[in-house]
Amino acid sequence: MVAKADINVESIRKDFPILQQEVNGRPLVYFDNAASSQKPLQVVQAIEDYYNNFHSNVHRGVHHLSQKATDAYEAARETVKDFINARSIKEVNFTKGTTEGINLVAHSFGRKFIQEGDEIVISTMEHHSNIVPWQMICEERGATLKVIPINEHGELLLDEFDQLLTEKTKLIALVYVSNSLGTINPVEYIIEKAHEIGAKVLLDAAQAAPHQKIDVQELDCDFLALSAHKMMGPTGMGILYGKETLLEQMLPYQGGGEMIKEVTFEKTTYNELPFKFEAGTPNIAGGIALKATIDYIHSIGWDFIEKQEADLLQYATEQISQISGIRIVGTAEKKAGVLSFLLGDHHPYDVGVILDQLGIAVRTGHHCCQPLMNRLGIEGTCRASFAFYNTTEEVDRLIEGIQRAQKMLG
Ligand code: 7TS
Repeated sequence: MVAKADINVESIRKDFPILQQEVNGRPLVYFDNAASSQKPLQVVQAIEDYYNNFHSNVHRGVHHLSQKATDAYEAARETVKDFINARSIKEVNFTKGTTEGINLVAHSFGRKFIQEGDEIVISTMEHHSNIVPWQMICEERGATLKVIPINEHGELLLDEFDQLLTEKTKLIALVYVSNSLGTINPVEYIIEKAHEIGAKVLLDAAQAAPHQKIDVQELDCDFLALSAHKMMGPTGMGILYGKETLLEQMLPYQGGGEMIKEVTFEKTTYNELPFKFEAGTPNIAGGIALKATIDYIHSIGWDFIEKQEADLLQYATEQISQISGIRIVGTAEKKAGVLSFLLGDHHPYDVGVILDQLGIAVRTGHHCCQPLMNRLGIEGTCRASFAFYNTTEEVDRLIEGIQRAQKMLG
């Protein structure tokens, strides 16, 4: 492993063989990191090592392989606990991703704590996975969904947020970093205000976790959901953090093996946290790979990650602003490495296809934020999203690509 002082993009890119390929005859430029980021060798090797050498089901076996798999899987939970600074492993629930974490809270918290007439608050810039589960539970419980509005830059209107809070507000579910706009929301303010009136806060940290250190105790959020695959880790693996006192009171999300203490046909008692929320055989390889992911992030260091991504965003924003007819969508003061844009009146899809022909991967469309696009009066955007393995030379390729698209589309 490279010593921290020697960390640079060239050395990091050697850990990502997938980046060293050509697409349509050009070196790949991968700017679709907000959808899913690439995996370093260390993570892939952890999966291979597990399946080749000690695969077995966890928590159930007395035999050697099962114990080894269980130890590795539970070591991952310890690593995650430290990574987000949870108080105990009881607060670390493994899920298949952010979507499942939010659904778990909607279902289990919602059924326990949301009554008819209660209110749940979300924001205009939520991903569908932080809208639909709340609509479903509101419908079921007879509760109301309220939405924090935004300004033209893609920032929350905090005065209006203050007005939305009432004694009926039970939960605020908010995206920490917007996947479409890049906005970093003032979650500390939201959490403080929510707690003043006794409401709980869930943070959707899908886009925050890859880019910055998360400290759940410092944030004092009540729940936080994230996906491993957006932070260089495996797909099908995520974390739901919840405060122990709340998780203890909540009902299980799914029933089955693993989540029980004792079952009779008359009555079932539930397992302790965190197993209460983990029915069935889990994603063992995913857990083990997540530990390797976090170890990898620490080997690079947050200082490098944050600086590299901030530099890329700044450079890309400066360069793209010089192209005539470009509209940047999402110009918040505090932004993460997401650059959404429109090129004149051209459909984002057409621009995306031309960029792909030039070997540049961006995402086009509504990015699972249709209500946000409606608010902005657009159908969608082209979105370049950066990771710490990206380079300014790749940004130059994007800029050239957009200029080429402009010529081709007229
Ligand atoms: N929340 C946010 C803010 C997201 O960006 C995404 C995925 C999710 C939740 C859902 O995560 P999952 O891992 O459970 O699917 N966002 C995107 C995106 O921007 N493009 O593709 C997926």
